[in-house]
This record gives sequence, structure tokens and C-alpha cells, in this order.
Amino acid sequence: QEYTGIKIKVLEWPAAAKEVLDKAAFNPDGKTVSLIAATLRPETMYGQTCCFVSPNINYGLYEISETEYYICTPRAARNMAFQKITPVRGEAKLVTEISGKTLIGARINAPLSVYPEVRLLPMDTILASKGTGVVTSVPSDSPDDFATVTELAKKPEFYGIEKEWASLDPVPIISTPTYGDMTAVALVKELKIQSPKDKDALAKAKEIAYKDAFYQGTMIIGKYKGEKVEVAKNKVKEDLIAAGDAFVYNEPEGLVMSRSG
Ligand code: ZZB
Repeated sequence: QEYTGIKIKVLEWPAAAKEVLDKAAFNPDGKTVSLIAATLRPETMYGQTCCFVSPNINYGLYEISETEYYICTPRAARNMAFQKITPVRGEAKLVTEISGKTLIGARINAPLSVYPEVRLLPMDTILASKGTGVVTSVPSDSPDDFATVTELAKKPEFYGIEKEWASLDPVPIISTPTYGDMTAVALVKELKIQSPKDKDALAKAKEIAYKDAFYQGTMIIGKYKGEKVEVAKNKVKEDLIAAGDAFVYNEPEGLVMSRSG
């Protein structure tokens, strides 16, 4: 599986995360620290309204250079070490472990988003065995993301967040003849999805959304406005890479964690 790794820069750390960094004697001043979100939909980055980590996953902070650091799962860092993403082949230099829980609420910058500043929020359904364990949120086009932000905005106290953090409006970025300009919002409604736990319906919605956007979708925002998604997808990806805001991250097929352990 080929993902695009999107660099989501940390602008301000929550108190709990600052403590972890202090303990590791890591001073983030003058350094760029990015959460690396793995996406299959680079053309949707205009519509990012937040980014998700799992409150139940332990991430790592890795040194890429003296001034650049990445946050992702240890598993993803190991894979990156064999893809010329880290400076030394086979090595990912860990600065400190950091739990997803301590990162929630961080102020972040998501490249291309119409919102210059968004928040890092919790998503319980993130799998540690896929991608980087960091998922950027595009509620207009990802049914999982729309279901999660809806749930977060319903019970902010329960999730330990501010309601406003989960309340940014979804952004229309792709138009399709069947679902209009917010495919995920339309599908969540059509399939009567009530919560992020409606696994089967969400899997179905995701499959429909992928196909609908890829084969029928037209960009209605950004540099490639008016172009087919099928064509614009790679152009947006290449632009992000050229700007230093993303890189290609491959997931080796055979290395998905086996069920038998
Ligand atoms: C932004 C985005 C915008 C995404 C969209 C999807 C959609 P797949 O198809 O199962 O391989 N994702 C990435 N890593 C994880 C993880 N560890 N756990 C749970 N979800 C994860 O899934 C790839 C997509 O699932 C990725 O692309 C990411 O969300 C999320 F408009 O990034 B995506 C119809 C989907 N639309």
C-alpha cells in the first residue's frame, strides 16, 4: 500500500506533552516537530478540520535531522528507516515515547487546509497496525472522520476536549453527480450511521466514497479546481512533496502484524 505521509506541524504543545518532552530533555524551540498522517487521499487535504491520534497508542518522537522531528508509531518509524526517510538506513533515532493521550489538544498546522490552525483530537478506532497511527481528518469526504467529529462534538467533556475543537465546518472540496459536494456527510446520513462504532456501515460508506470521488469526482477548490479527481490526485500529492510538506510512505504488504502474534 502506498500512502502519502503528510507533515502536520505542532504549533503548541499541551501541558501533559510538555512534561514528557521536559523529562526527555527535549526542547522543541527552534525545531519543527510534525505528526505524520498516512493518507490515500492527498487531494482532500484542503478540507482538513483536525487530525486524530489514538488515546490508546504509544507513539515515538524521532529525530530526522537536528531541526526536524517526526511523531508516528514505532512500527511506522521502522518502515521509514528502510525507505530513505530517516538519515541512517535501518535506524530511526527515538527521542522519547509519547502517548497519544498526552498529545490531544495540541495546536497544529495541516498543510493546504483552508483552516490555518486546527487541533489534535482523539479517535478510538485508529489501528496501530496500519499507516503511521496518525489520521488526518477530512469530514467532508471521509465517513469515519465525519462520524468521529460528530461524536466528539456531542460529548466533548467525556473525550476531554473543547467542543469548538471538533466543531469546524466540513469544507466542500469535491463534487460528484451522486452525492453532491460533501460525499461523506451525505453517506453517513443515507446509511443512518450513528456513531464511529457502526463498523460495517462505515466500511461500506468508505468503499462507496472512494469509488465515487475517484471515478466521478471533480475538484471544486484549490489549484486544480475544475479537474477530475483521478487526474488532480497525483498533482496535489507532487505539489505537497515539492513543498516539503509530504513524502511517499510505503506499507510492506507482508508485514501487517499477524493475528497469531
Ligand atoms: C485522509 C482521508 C480523506 C482519508 C478522505 C480517507 C478519505 P484504507 O482504505 O483502509 O487503507 N487511516 C490511515 N491510517 C489509519 C489507521 N491506522 N487506522 C484507521 N484509519 C486510518 O484506509 C486509508 C485511510 O484511512 C487513510 O486515508 C486515512 O484517512 C485512514 F476523504 O486520509 B484518509 C473514503 C475515504 N476518504
